[in-house]
Amino acid sequence: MSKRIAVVGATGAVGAEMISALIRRRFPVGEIRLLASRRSAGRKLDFNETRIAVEALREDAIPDVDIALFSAGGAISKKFAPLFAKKGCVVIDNSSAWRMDPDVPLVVPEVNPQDARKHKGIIANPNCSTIQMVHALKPIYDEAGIRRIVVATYQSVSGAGWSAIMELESQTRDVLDGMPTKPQKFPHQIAFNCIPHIGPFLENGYTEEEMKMVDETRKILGDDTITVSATAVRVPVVRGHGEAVNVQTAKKLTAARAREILAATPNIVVLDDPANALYPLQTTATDDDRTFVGRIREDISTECGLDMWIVSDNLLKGAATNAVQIAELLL
Ligand code: 25A
Ligand code: L14
Repeated sequence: MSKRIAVVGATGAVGAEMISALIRRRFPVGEIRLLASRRSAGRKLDFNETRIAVEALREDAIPDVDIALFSAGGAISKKFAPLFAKKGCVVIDNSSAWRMDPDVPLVVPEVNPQDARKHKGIIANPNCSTIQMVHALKPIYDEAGIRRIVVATYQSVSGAGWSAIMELESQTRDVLDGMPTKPQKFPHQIAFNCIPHIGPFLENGYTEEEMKMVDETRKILGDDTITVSATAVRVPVVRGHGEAVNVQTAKKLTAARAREILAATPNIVVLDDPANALYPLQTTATDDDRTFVGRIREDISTECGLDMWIVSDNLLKGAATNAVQIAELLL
């Protein structure tokens, strides 16, 4: 029952992890096509023991595949996902282009796998910060209901692609060498700094990245009564997003019970032993497919509140792993 697979954006930071995740998770790949922009055409990438040449993505040469994993930015997805879908392929798209389309399921396999079945050719992979948050909050939602979420993110630079990783590395060197920095990918110096600005600002004072967490959380949990307020911050870390999350539940939930239900959730790891300085770090989550939760405590300022710290690898559970898990649902 092997599938013909395409990875669109194969040379990107997420695309590379999509290829690795297919191999690591032993996805039954019959044939694989790797596509990117014309700049990368001809470059060879490894898939298991085979060297595969990257092909330029072209409207007049859409490959015949069963499943296409897209991570080449929103504009490419908007244009090409329907062309792939029209040929009978299922597109799993990592960009923001289709996420809020009512005809497109937005899926985190541990949270709403049933939605994947309703697809009409395109399934959207949520935003990285949203994925790890709803992954951890789903058992709490099921047990006690959720009224309101207040979250601050500590997001690594890799979400913005290879060039952003290079920018953090080269700026760090420049600062240590006493040289001036020239921000390109980010609005300010990211080395030795935190920037409360990810994506464009909107009319309401929030950024696009922050509003994705509001809208996508409601769509994935299927509950428009949940209110969310987010502050998204870029930190000088290469991989892994941290999130300080305050959640107001409908029913009182103790920290002990929250730890218990989180520990029983697939692909969640509870690391919560403050006496031994045990809590998740970005370095804990790097290269791991799972979502880590710690610092779980009852909010002293309100009756039904919990605070926690959630960390996951944004390129894996936040992007490539979640996309391959969706493909697994289609098998
Ligand atoms: O619009 P959005 O949704 O906001 O997304 C914007 C960008 O964010 C990233 C991703 O960047 C995306 O393009 N992104 C999106 N969602 C993400 C998520 N959830 C996310 N990141 C993390 N989490 P990216 O740089 O990772 O990937 C870009 C890929 O898209 C390909 N592409 C661009 N234009 C295209 C196109 N493909 C087809 N047609 C087009 N017109 C792009 O291919 C890349 O694969 P490329 O050919 O431009 O190659 C990328 C260049 O990258 C450099 N490079 C590759 N490997 C390395 C490297 N540099 C250093 N070290 C490496 N190991 C090469 O220079 C190559 O030219
Ligand atoms: O919407 O710049 O999936 O870190 C996630 C990473 C948008 C960009 C998304 C970043 C992207 C974001």
